[in-house]
Amino acid sequence: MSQTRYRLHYFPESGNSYKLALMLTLCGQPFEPVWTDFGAGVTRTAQWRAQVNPMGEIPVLEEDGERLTQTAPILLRLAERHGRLGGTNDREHFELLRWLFWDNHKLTATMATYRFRRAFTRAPDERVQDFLRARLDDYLGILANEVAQRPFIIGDRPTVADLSLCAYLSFPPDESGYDLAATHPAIHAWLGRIAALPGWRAPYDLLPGQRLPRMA
Ligand SMILES: N[C@@H](CCC(=O)N[C@@H](CS)C(=O)NCC(=O)O)C(=O)O
Repeated sequence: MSQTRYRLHYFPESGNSYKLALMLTLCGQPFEPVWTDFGAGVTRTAQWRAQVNPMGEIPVLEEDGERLTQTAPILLRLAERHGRLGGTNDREHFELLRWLFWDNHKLTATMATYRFRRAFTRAPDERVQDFLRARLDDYLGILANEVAQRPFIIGDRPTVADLSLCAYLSFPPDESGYDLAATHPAIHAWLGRIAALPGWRAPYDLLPGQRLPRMA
């Protein structure tokens, strides 16, 4: 079977892009990085939406020219195709979906917004930030409680659910303002177990190119 040709439309600060870049890397699959000028609003243009993603979101993964969006189903598809980091029975498949939904709806959605506003926008409204941070404190407490009980989120083995959940927590702490080593040692230890996986690389190593200007 010939090697699948992957192209990843991304920007470096995108934790959602990191989910796919890390998965491809851990699966030993090279990909062509397609840097996208998110800061200039490219993903909001009618042209980009018509040509790349009608949902207006990064990342987009091209698989032999077929454009795929939404990291959760893409991660599950990659796990299936490459036989890595997936579920092995009905219970595990259910657990993967459960955590992927929770991550997309709660942890990633809130952390991405909070961090982006904090680090990459000028003078974010403090009341909005306080609201988001209170939500995040709750979600991080929930995650910490789970990963304190077992090595990875659904059991003894790492899965795509770990990759999804860890993405936004893997960027430098000064961007989010969360020093997890101090505040959530169980999450810090779990991130360490993920970082110890053979082939693991940090977000900005996998997602090169021009960065957004820091505002804080
Ligand atoms: N659920 C989506 C989330 C994708 C997403 O929110 N991407 C961000 C960048 S990391 C984005 O493009 N946001 C644009 C917007 O919300 O307008 C996924 O998993 O792919």
